[in-house]
Amino acid sequence: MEMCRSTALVLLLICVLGGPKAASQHQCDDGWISFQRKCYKFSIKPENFQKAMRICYSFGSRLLEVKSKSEEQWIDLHILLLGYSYGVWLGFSDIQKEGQFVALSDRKRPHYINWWKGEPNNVSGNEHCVMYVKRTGWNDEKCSLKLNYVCTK
Ligand SMILES: [Ca+2]
Ligand SMILES: [Ca+2]
Repeated sequence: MEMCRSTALVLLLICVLGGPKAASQHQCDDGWISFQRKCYKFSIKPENFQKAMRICYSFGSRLLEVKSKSEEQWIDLHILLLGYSYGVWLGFSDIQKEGQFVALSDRKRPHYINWWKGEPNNVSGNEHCVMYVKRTGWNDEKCSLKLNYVCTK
């Protein structure tokens, strides 16, 4: 009898301790992929910067703002797997002040940057949106260009 009671207690503890722990593990909605405590959704179609930004907002998310080399390498792998032709939009822009790139989320300069050689070069005075070029690094581009993009939340 005593044996049964203590076994039941152990089972109860496993349920109580195991339950919340399992529930608190990071999970993403269907169609989103988990990496380092964030969820990512990769676009099917390329869009211009503004539309990509709006689509991400409509999902309750935002355009990817890469924050580390490891995150960028993980993104790069997906770009290759998905066969994106050029790269993806990043949520940084210098539209408000030429040459001062800030994040869309907090309007602060990003801590992590990875400009490709010779970038940003503001070609024709008309490159105010940032993209990650696959296998290389960041480039300022025309915001009207249609590119693949990644939403995060
Ligand atoms: Ca610019
Ligand atoms: Ca450029």
